[in-house]
Amino acid sequence: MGEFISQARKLAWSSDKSSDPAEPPSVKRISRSAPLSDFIEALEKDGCVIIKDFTDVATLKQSMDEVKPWLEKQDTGAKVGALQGKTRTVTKLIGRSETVREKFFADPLYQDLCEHFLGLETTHWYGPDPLTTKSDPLLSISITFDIPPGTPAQGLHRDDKNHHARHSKAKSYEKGRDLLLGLFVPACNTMKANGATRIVPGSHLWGDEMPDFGPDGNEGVTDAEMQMGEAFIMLGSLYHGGGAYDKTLGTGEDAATERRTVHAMFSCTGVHRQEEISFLSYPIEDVKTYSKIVQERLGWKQSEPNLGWVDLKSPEFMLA
Ligand SMILES: O=C(O)CCC(=O)C(=O)O
Ligand SMILES: [Fe+2]
Repeated sequence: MGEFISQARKLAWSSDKSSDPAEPPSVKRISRSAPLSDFIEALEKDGCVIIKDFTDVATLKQSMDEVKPWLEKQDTGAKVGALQGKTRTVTKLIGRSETVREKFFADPLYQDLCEHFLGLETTHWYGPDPLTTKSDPLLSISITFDIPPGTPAQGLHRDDKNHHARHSKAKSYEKGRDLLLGLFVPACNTMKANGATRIVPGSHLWGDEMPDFGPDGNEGVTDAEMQMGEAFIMLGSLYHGGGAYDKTLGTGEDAATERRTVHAMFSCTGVHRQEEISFLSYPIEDVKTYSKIVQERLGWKQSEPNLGWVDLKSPEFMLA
């Protein structure tokens, strides 16, 4: 059924650098000039990593200029999922901020990591012939969180709950274990005091039993503190949650508008349902103006062999 398109593809591989198993999991800060394998190794071992020089202050400011009008339209915060009513959001973020779309989401390092962790390549049999087909990752959701002082901590959770993911306890990482890879780009310095994301390095290898964070709930929990320009990447199975932003720090230029603002993007595999329905969120006339990688990640390219078609064809032809 349908023409089979065979495509050469970079060979999928697992990191073979075995890190010291005695070293406890932590979140590593790595410069983007490091080899891709360093990021893969960190994600496999810790479930997360910080890119030290992901972007710069000027680009972050540009992104904020683009999202601010959308934030200002919202007077009350969203109350869905892990959001508790105070956090303002900018949904459909890929369409509303060109900077987020082309500079952050399309970032080659993030996309290479998505391809590594979420790209699928599977060999099946068609009669006596082995056929290998490929499915690229998709954008699952893009959203800005704008979190004011007075916001309590979220419960620690795994974002792949949305896909009903199940996990078996493992000693080491096996490729294909995860179906989501998240990218958090904070537009301000994030620290414990303004509710930096609480993360549990190593928890991506845990099973589905009730997690034990010790008597005070902090065992194994670290604050993903970041300076502007840094970005945090995590697997969908990592336990995490927004921290408590108890009170205004009063350190900003204008304490009255002080916020923790974070652009968040999640990619999923090409065979999972996207959190945000891309074809209803981003009009085709807009998509035509996006870069090719973004078009593909929004679903305007089929997943081989036979998913995501229009008239039995890969939908790129509709963007021509
Ligand atoms: O606020 C954060 O840093 C994380 C938000 C989050 O994990 C969520 O809303 O699912
Ligand atoms: Fe989350």
